[in-house]
Amino acid sequence: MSNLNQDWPEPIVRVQSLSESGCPVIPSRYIKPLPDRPTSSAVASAALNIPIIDVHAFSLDQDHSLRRTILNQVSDACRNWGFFQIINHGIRPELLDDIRRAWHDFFKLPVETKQVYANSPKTYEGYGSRLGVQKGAILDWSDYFFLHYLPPRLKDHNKWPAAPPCIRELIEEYGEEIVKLGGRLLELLSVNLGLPEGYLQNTFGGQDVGACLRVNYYPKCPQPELTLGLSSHSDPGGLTLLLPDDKVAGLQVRKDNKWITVKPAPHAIIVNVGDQVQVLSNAIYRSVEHRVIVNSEKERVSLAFFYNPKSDIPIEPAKELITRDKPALYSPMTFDEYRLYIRMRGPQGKSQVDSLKSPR
Ligand SMILES: O=C(O)CCC(=O)C(=O)O
Repeated sequence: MSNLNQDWPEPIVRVQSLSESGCPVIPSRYIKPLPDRPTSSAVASAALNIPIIDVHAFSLDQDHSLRRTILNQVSDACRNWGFFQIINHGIRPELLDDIRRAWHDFFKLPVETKQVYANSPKTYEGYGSRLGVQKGAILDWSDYFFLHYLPPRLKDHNKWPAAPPCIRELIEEYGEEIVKLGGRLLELLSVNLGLPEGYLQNTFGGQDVGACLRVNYYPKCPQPELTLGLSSHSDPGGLTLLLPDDKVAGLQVRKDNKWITVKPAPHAIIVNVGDQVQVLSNAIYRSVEHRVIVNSEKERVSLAFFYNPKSDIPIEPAKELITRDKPALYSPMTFDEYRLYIRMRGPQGKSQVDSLKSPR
């Protein structure tokens, strides 16, 4: 596997600049092959949605029957969907509104101001406009900002935006809340898998987990039927906790070969299982493909927090979940190794995690 000590293979073009140029036609680099276009793939009935789970009785010492209900709902959602949204999760709604607004304001800053944070494929930290380094790849209609929140040695405020005012404080507060929530969700998943409550968190490295934030900015697109804001992919990490745009839909989840457009509940956090949980659970839970569509009317912003294992621990199926009938499906691999592979290739459906299967 080659490394990422290189720069982007082609000059970076900010999608926001293309959008603001007013050109009615998108460059051919953004035109997806026919089967990948939003209008050519099967879309499920608009009434269908991912499960909504009220987790107000989250705390494990609360009422037993309520806790059992939440555990069951999370179990069904993990097994049948790999995606769900949680409400009454304990994060202040004002914090969610404020951080969303701050990031909207960040992306509204002039391109030259954001350019100071231009990223490279080495760490991806900063302001970016492509994922993957394959020369000539067809690109997605989005810009983003990527930063590390944990481990502390990777967290560097100088690499976070300095404007708008308070954005760093908001990221700090939101990060703290999201990390707590991620830990609690791992407890629920562990119990549901029949493992000790702290199992997944310990396997993720205990207090040394990784957490990073990608804020996606999808500018208005004059030909949304030809492109995607983010191509189909599963998330490489452990769990993703997504704060979607409160005004503009766009996230689609693949279910039974159809795309379902997620309708977020007010102030919900969308949770999805990543590839590392698929590996640890020996595919009892599976990460699920998702993608983002764009539109010509409104830009969209989403905040994806990735809760990941410590990056140098080999991750493999839990011994407790390996049986004669179901031997280990994956060989051990550290998240560092896995992420390198992802960072080279960009979004590629489920091909990455499927390619990890141990030869048998
Ligand atoms: O924008 C969204 O709703 C989803 C973003 C996403 O899938 C990602 O950042 O990996």
